[in-house]
Amino acid sequence: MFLLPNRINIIPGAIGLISLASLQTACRQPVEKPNIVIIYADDLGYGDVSCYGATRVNTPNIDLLANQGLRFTNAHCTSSTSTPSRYSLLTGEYAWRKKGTGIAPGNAIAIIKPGRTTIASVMKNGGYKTAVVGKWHLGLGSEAGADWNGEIKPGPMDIGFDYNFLIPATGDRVPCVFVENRRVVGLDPNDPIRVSYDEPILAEPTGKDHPELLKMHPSNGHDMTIVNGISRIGYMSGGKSALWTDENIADTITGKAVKFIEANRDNPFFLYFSTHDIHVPRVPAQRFAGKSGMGPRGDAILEFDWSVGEIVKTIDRLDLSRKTIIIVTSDNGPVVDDGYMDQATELLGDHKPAGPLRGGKYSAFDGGTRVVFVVRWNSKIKPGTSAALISQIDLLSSFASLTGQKLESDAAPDSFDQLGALLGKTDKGRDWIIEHAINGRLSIIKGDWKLIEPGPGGKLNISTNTETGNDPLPQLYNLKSDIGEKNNLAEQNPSVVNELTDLLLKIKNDGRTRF
Ligand code: NG6
Ligand code: CA
Repeated sequence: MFLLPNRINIIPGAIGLISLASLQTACRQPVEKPNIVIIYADDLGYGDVSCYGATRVNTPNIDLLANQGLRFTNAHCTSSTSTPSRYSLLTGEYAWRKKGTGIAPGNAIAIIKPGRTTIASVMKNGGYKTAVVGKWHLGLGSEAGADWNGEIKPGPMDIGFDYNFLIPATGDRVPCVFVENRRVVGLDPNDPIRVSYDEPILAEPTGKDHPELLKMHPSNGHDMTIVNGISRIGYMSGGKSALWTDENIADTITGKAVKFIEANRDNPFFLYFSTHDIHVPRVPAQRFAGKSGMGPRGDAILEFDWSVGEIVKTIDRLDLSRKTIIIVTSDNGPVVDDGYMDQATELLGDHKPAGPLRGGKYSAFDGGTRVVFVVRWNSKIKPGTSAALISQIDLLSSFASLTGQKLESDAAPDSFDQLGALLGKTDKGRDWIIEHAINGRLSIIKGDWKLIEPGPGGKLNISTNTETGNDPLPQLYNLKSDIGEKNNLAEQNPSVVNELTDLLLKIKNDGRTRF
């Protein structure tokens, strides 16, 4: 029975109360539970895909998604490196508020502690099946370190993920094995794994001492244990039957993601699919090798685009496109030489990995944190482009709102409900956002202005050839007229500098921004 509001008053007593309750139920918006898939690239630049302007590399699958959905031009990750960006994406808290959230070594212990509210725990509470497949890079195990030969605990399953299939840290960090739920996949108990980030283990050859064993040589660091002819960061021994083959990583993890979608086609699911592409070492499958003409970095972009295509095709094949939100974005901006001699620099030509932006991975300039961001939800999101200022840190609150959940006051302290902007209902977005560079430097964007806080440090990261954004003086850019952050207008606009400096200080001191 559905009662019109003006009829309530004339129903007396208890019947009226019951009817009021049923009226409230009837009027409440039915909560939608679309599946949510976040496809999280690694180090993919704002200019690395064709729908954001790349011409030398073609990304038809991402482009198609952008045609069918919304392409954001002013979307941001929180940090210009992986661990802090992922920490913020999952917890809704700025990583710079929390010690121990810098780039994690492969033996880091679990950074997000069990019981913490995460985007996964929120979705799980909302009745979703949740999974993370791919790069983790947020530490595993307790104080004693992860037990690579036993149960690896705590991990994603203790912060809301029902299922996980992981690259524990990064492709260039040991251990080079997959972890499924709490165990290393394919481990022979007679060949236990040992991991060290302090000293070489036994007689395992290192890239430093045995460059003749390498198929890809380091240009910086990456000269420790050799796995598959590539020396990595960190030392490991054992686990030979469990070692991944770099050429198969994308096929393996994409296959696991597809399987998770297929298995959950009849119930709401949340999938955080975090690729190894296009991080170093760039060793895509044979079928992509040499295909971009830009060397392994370009080939890895093609492989990433292939992975996106596989996920989207699975969703469409299962007739889930009207029931599924798909997001494609990246953990930080691009880098060309990130420590291996893979011809990325030599074959770059006129390709601009960061597009019109300045800087890249590690940097305080927008190239570090303004990222590709495409959202598709067929029948719900009107295709187009959005200039709304959005941040990945808001996905947690936005999806809580989407699924009708109220967050505890101490959860996700910096995550705002930006569902309207995400779904293209408004192009207003946030009033301001914070960007975080590797050296801890913060920037704040508000309206057209961006302030990079002053501080020490060189202007160029020599090993990666990235402009850092460091300057002893405050930098103020008008991003609307100067997207490439070339003209520092701080001196001419002291009141804007002061206003943004004060706001940044308040955001730091308050310890949170969602009240
Ligand atoms: C750096 C590595 C780089 C990459 C980065 C983390 C060296 C010389 N450089 O320290 O190769 O692994 O850490 O990248 O070791 S991220 O995208 O996971 O943050
Ligand atoms: Ca990264």
